[in-house]
Amino acid sequence: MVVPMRLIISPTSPYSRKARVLLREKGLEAIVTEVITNVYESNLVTEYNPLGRVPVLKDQSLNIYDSIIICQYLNNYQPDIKKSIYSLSNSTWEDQIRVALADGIIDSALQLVIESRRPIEYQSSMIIERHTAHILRGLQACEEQISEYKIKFDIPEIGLACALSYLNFRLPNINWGSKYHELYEWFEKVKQYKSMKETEFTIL
Ligand SMILES: N[C@@H](CCC(=O)N[C@@H](CS)C(=O)NCC(=O)O)C(=O)O
Repeated sequence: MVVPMRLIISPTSPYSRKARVLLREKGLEAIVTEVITNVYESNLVTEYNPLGRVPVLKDQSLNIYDSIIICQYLNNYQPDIKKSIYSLSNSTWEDQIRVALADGIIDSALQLVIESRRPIEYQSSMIIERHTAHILRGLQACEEQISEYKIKFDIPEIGLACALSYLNFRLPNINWGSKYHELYEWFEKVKQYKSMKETEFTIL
């Protein structure tokens, strides 16, 4: 029997978006209901994730976090959770490194967003410079292996697509598209996918 799952998300969270895009790519929309929450105003997330972060996937007795684990779980979804296998070994090391690369870009982007929300006199130029440099080096690494991203649209590629769209959404001044032309061309294509269009970042 198929038991519905709940995916607790924020519509502006790039980590949530990874899971949202993946579940659409896997055709799991009928089984997974998205529940929008505000992590700063609601206790819903802490009920399921002690770390208080979205996304969280609730499937029967399992509360699953973080986004990398949720994506792996959805990728290998079986209606009977006892048959659901732990599956990191199904992907290549290169793929797993690309997953970490995209997440690292998102991590640094989020740090810049958080820093930008502090009063200007408290903002640290050291933090801003370091994370900007991390993002640019990360994007350069993606650009150099762009041929790998063109093969499929799975967890590593979804991670990159969410990272790039988050940069456009929150940090347009980075203007990455003018520096990384291959990435820009790739993103122009994948951003048209239904799964990406349906999950555009939205400020409620
Ligand atoms: N590594 C985690 C990061 C999740 C994360 O940081 N989510 C942010 C939203 S983008 C969050 O919930 N922040 C709330 C907080 O840190 O209090 C993942 O991949 O799921």
